[in-house]
Amino acid sequence: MIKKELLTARMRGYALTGYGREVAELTDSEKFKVLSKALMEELLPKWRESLVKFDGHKKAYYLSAEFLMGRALSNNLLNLEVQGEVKSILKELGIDYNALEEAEDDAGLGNGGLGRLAACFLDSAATLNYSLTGYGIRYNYGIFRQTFVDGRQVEEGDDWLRDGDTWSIRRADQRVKVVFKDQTVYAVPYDTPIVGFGGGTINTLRLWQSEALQPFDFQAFNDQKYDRAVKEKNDAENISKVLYPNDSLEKGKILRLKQQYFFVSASLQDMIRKHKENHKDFKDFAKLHAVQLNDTHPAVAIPELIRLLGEEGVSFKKAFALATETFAYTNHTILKEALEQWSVKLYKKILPEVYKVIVKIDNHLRKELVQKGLSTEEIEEFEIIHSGNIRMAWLSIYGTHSINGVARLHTDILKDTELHGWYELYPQRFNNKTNGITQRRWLLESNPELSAFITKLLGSDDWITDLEELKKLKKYAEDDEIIKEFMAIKKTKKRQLADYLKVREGIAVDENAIFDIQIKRLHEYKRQLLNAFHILYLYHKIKENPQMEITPRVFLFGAKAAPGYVRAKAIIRFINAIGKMVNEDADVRGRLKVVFVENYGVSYAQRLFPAADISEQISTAGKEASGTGNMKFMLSGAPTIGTFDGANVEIVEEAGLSNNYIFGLTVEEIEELKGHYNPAKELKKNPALKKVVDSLIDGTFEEVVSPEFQELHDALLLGASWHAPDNYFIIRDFQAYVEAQERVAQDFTKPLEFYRKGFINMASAGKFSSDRTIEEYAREIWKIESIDTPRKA
Ligand code: DL6
Repeated sequence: MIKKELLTARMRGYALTGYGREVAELTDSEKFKVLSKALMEELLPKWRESLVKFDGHKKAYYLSAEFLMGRALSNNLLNLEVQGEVKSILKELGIDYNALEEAEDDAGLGNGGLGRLAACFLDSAATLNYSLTGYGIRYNYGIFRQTFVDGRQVEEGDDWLRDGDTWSIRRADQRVKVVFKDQTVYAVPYDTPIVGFGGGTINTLRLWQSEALQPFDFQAFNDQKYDRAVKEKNDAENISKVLYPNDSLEKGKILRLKQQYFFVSASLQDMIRKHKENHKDFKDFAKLHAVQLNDTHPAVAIPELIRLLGEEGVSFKKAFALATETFAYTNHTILKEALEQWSVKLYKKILPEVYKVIVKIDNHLRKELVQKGLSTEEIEEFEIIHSGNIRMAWLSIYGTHSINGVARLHTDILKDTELHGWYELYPQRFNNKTNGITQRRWLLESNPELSAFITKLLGSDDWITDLEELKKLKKYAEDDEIIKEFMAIKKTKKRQLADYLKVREGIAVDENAIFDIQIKRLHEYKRQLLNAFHILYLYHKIKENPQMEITPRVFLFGAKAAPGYVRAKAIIRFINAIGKMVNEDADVRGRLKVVFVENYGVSYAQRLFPAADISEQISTAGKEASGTGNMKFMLSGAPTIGTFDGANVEIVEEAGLSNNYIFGLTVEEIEELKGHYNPAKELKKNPALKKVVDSLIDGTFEEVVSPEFQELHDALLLGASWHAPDNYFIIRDFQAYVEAQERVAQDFTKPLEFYRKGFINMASAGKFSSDRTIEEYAREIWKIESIDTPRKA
């Protein structure tokens, strides 16, 4: 219950003290700020109460270099269950809530799935009344802002903190020092409340900002050495300046390593300080702390905890045992090239004391393996320090008690192939935790129309905290009237998206067409190129036969490419070039449209998922660890066109093969094909595809072929020094993909049947709530209890 008078008085107070004006005189962005500050004031007492209730109990901590939070206003209002009230208070004040919502910047402190998963986990843990603290970095610049210039991706800094961040509180009183060989900085915590649904538990996301011990050298300034006067400040602030700085050169690598150590050391010091307030020693440390390492970025936590405990007088042996009991590691990738390694040279240069501990851990491992009867050659496979590098995944496996993959197929691949040796050594450590998404953001907030419909059908809104409730909807799947209502909602969401695209992208799309959406990071293995080839294939068909019947389609893409990833950027340019050609061609008008949305991020995603008719999950089998976008589409009632990869396997298991469009090689088939796959030969057999692939270099898009299109082409047919031709099997899977797409187009002509599939997908999405995932982490890995707060009447 929000008191109108109190809220308006608080907003007025912030307007006057912050801007020197009345609320009515503020811009939308300023109004958003005063509203969020007023809400923070409202939240504070509950937040404090919630922290106290976990005193003395075991708590979990999520160490992550990324938290892709998106906007907080609507999420907080919904979770506090006061959105309706606040909206009507604002209305009485003549304020448009939607404009305020739009005025909030996304907190984009992550690159993609891994960071967004962390955000979903925080939401679920708070909702389920588990104490889970997120620890990370308060980057001044989050994921870059993307624009397209002549179809090319251009990156700009995301200065999200330029006007401050109203959702966090600076806790300078709890700052700690982080020591590198060449530099010592303060890590200053900024705390953001994580409101669980119902407001019973409010957890904390603590992000560290790097600051200088001495921000200004007066003597140097007086000597007119102005750069030197602020050098320490700049060097310190650089550490938390940018999410994932470019690390192609050594300087960048050093900064990245410093980032990792910076937030990990600060977080562990924070835990140790709090522990010491109530305990005279560390024997119970692991009984009270469960720390999840979100991939290997925070893996330095293992030696760092041992080092810090050493400073407290704990022996290496005891500290190592405490570390393995405290830490658990989540692996998020099967791609070998993504398994992190750090050069020994760099570690010695920046973190010599930590390096010494890693050497001890490595020796400890060797001794253990000798005892297990392994030979010197066999031990080599497991060495943490190997060929001048530190293998962070190896450190994370040996230094923790739990290693999990993020979908069943992924975990099986880890156990059977990539980490097979480790699995044989420590089988009990390996487990699966299939990812999930929070239905509060991805349904309740993003799709109020569908949410209301579900609540009406179920006669209750229990699904908000128990997504398995959705399966009760399956009984309506054969009820055409219900499916028609579902279709009408989809149409509304498509119309809303179409209106938005018109304003934001300047492109008009037909809401009666199939909305075919692929939104995710741009990576070769995700095969946006396969999708692009299919569009071009359809385009050629229409050009050859302008009268042909075709189900109209809007192909939507959203993706950012890593700034240094040349091929990914070439694919973006290729898709934009196809889009330009298709959209400007009168022959295909009303039939094909291509929209690559600029600056795809969490808030954009919240508009795209609900409007999807079909979800593109077309990665090369065995490459996508899980995917979570696939789950967001499913929950929004869109069938998947995809391969048996990542969590698609489990999605299809839940919703049924006949309600999805599965195609392409399986993991096993790819294994068999490796070594004797000849894409050039296959291409000869498929002239339509050849025409598509040739377009990269035959002048279709550019008079003089650019090196990046030539390179894309050659990667498919000739390979490169580091990979075989078409190593993601695009040419091989093309025909099967076209046929699956034909089935989609065919089915779409019978809307009731098509949307019935979507409805069944939505009703089958219960398993993919991050509430289920967090329950599994809490019970099986962290061993923490849920502590409820009785709801006040
Ligand atoms: O687990 C979250 C997410 C998965 O859904 C994706 O399949 C996977 O690609 C992604 N992994 C990464 C790898 N980063 N690192 N290291 O982002 O994780």
